[in-house]
Amino acid sequence: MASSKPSPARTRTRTLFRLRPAVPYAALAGILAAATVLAVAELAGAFFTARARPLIALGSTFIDFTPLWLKNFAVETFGTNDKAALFAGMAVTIAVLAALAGVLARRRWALGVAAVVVMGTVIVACVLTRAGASPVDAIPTVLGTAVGIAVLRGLIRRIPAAGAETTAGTTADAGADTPSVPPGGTRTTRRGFFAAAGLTAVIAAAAATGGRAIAAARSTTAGFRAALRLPASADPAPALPAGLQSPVSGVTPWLTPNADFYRIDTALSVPEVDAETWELRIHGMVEEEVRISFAELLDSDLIERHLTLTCVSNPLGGDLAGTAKWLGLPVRELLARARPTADADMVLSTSVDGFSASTPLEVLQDDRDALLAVGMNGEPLPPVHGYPVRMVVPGLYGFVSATKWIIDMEVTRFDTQTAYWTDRGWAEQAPVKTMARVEVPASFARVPAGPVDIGGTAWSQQRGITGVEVQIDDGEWQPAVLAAEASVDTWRQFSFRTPELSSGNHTVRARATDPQDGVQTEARADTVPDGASGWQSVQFMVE
Ligand SMILES: Nc1nc2c(c(=O)[nH]1)N[C@H]1C(S)=C(S)[C@@H](COP(=O)(O)O)O[C@H]1N2
Ligand SMILES: [Mo]
Repeated sequence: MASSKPSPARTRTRTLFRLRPAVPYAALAGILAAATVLAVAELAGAFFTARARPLIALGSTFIDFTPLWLKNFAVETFGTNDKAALFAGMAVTIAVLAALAGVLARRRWALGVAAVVVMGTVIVACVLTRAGASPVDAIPTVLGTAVGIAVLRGLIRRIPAAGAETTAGTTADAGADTPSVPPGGTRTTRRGFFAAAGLTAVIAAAAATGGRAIAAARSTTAGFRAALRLPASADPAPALPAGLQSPVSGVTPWLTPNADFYRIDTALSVPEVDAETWELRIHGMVEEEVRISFAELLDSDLIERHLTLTCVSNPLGGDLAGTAKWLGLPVRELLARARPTADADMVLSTSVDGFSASTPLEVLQDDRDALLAVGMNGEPLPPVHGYPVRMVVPGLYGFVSATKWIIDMEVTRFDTQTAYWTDRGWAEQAPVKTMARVEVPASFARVPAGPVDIGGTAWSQQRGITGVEVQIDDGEWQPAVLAAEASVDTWRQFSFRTPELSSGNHTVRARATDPQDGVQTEARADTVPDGASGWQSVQFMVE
């Protein structure tokens, strides 16, 4: 009879109605299961090394496979917040995939298990391919995956039966939407589900937070660093002349405090290096392999120099540059002990986390004071800046020279070995380009009527800055007043007072001169592959 048979349209509506409410529950179950995998692995990982921790391993692997344009975009858009942006992106991606896995699991349990296992396997693969990983580093993730599957099962079973909330007594009428995991003895109500979900969330959050706290507490390197007293240098940095700071207020401090020094690296968790067991090996194309411990390094004739370090990813006007007083052993002294063979032309320096840089051998042997640094502005290197030992090389961008957490130097050739960023499209040879940066007024600043004070910083490591010119709108280029110079390896500040400017919008450009190549090139270049160039221009408004 027609009256006893629901119309197709009604069936469809009922099915949808029953299907829909379960989907968000299943998605939430999936997300909580993924959170559990990560949290449990994070907690267990606290008893292993940082690379055993899933988020770190996932993120590091992601960074290593980041295409050039994306890494560029990230550094240029988020600057030194690029890591926070990476974690946010990862969190969203994982949540979406986990929600899908939850929905899958509810429809067909085996598929859900498979999805969680795939996630666990991907993480294990990331963990095991990190530099220095060993098979035991997989244990936290395997544990996390097991607990994650149990949580997924528990939550899916608690999803209120389809339609139960609206049409009482229809649970017997299962049809196509039967959950793949039978409800078991559990009474499935909304409250029951949310109680279980809430409990899972709280426990996962506690596990993750606890894991981080335990990892921090287990760290012994922090205590050693805090107690460390660096030796005084027999060859201290030349006294700084007066007048290094541009008189224009708002220009960056000439000496960058450690806490404000830009940080750029591929390390998601700061590598923990034990200075007491640290050893640097110099090998490869050498007459004699050399090894040096931290104690021996501190016992050597350390020298102290002010140097400006610059990142190749610094865009025009960017702030990925800083000046510090570095204490360290000239790399040439170690190389002299190792005696490179005549056909070697490069040193591949490698950090404990697998990053590497290729530096021309001659640059490390000449008198420019390339350092194996242990001190920065009178303190042991801060952990983020490479504690216990890093390289700093005057005149070269950081990615080809400034290896932090260094443990290995291989004397080799450019035509046989490549480094981390050169494998990813960046240049092999990367001397710092001459650059002037306008800092005051800031972009789009409103300044009071009257003459306007322009101030900034210019650098041309190894060549020095002999002039900076400024141009207001399309006027003549005029020389700025240079602040004092400490050395050719440090940046130099400038100032310029404009004549009275009409109210409205104006543009200021700046360009620096170095004694070797003259005026810095006007040709704009992107940061890839060997550093940005061009004249920076800044717009501001006179009231
Ligand atoms: N181990 C390691 N060292 C590294 C890097 C890195 O990613 N890992 N980045 C290099 C780059 S690109 C720069 S610009 C400098 C930055 O040093 P800082 O973070 O102390 O300013 O470190 C260099 N040394
Ligand atoms: Mo860099």
